[in-house]
Amino acid sequence: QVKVISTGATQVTLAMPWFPRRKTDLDTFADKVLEMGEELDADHPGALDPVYRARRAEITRIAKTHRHGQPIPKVEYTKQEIETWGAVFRSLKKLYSSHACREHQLVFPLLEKNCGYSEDNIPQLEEVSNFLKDYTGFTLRPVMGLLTSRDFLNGLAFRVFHSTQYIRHHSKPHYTPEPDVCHELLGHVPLFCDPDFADFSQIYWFTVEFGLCRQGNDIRAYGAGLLSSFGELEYALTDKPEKRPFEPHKTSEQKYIVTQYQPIYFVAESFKDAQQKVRDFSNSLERPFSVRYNPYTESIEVLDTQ
Ligand code: TIH
Ligand code: FE2
Repeated sequence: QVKVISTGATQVTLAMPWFPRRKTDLDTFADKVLEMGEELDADHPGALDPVYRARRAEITRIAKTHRHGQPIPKVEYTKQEIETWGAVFRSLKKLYSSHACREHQLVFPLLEKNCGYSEDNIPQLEEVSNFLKDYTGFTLRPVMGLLTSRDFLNGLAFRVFHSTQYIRHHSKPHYTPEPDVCHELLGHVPLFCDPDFADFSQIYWFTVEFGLCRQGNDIRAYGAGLLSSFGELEYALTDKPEKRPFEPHKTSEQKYIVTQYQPIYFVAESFKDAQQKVRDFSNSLERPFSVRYNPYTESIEVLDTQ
């Protein structure tokens, strides 16, 4: 038996780090973003291109001023941006049938049919967000760049996925060291359509971003960082990287690098199995209280579990 000791509408008196309690609290993340160069290597292909940086700043202004409840403004993408998207889209589409997990393959045609996914069009976040909302209750929110892990995961508690709107530098379509619109739309969105997957977003890096899973006799990719990078997607299924079984207590301690192909991947037996392992792991963590999402009020309740 648990007792609700505080709801989103009331003040918390327990000593605990701040976390968002209501969906509107996510508005405070709007300009709290890690700068390019801060956590990313200076070898980012766009770092030295002033035209790219200016365009990026123009697009991220949308995220900076966006507030909960408003529609996400459309971006008029340039010819060059659409060409970059086209190159990524074409190359990845060829790889998906042999490299992507079945859940990704299943939903992809629906996105082509309903959300404007095609070689010559960059889908708009607003349209995709509305589609996801109907599908699994996820919504997208524009973001200026990398959030801290804490802020990003806090968004997921509300089934809000923070998405960038700008695109990778045109000189390196096969891989980018930071999230971009290709990564969000081709890597993340299809998996957020899968109800099991949508419920499962905890040990983030080695699952949602770079996870592999067994399917029949094959190993396939379900991590969005792979599903959006045709360079790394090919590499991940070769013998070059190490592959270890997905075990949360080990996976959660594994250090990783954000700006290069991963040297190690963790292979899940299935989404269900991975989800159960994450649940058990999360229940084993000690904490002074637990929390529950109340979908009716879209707020986080703190539960007394003593
Ligand atoms: N490397 C990915 C790509 O090229 O699409 C983008 C990123 C995923 C995770 C971190 S950066
Ligand atoms: Fe991502």
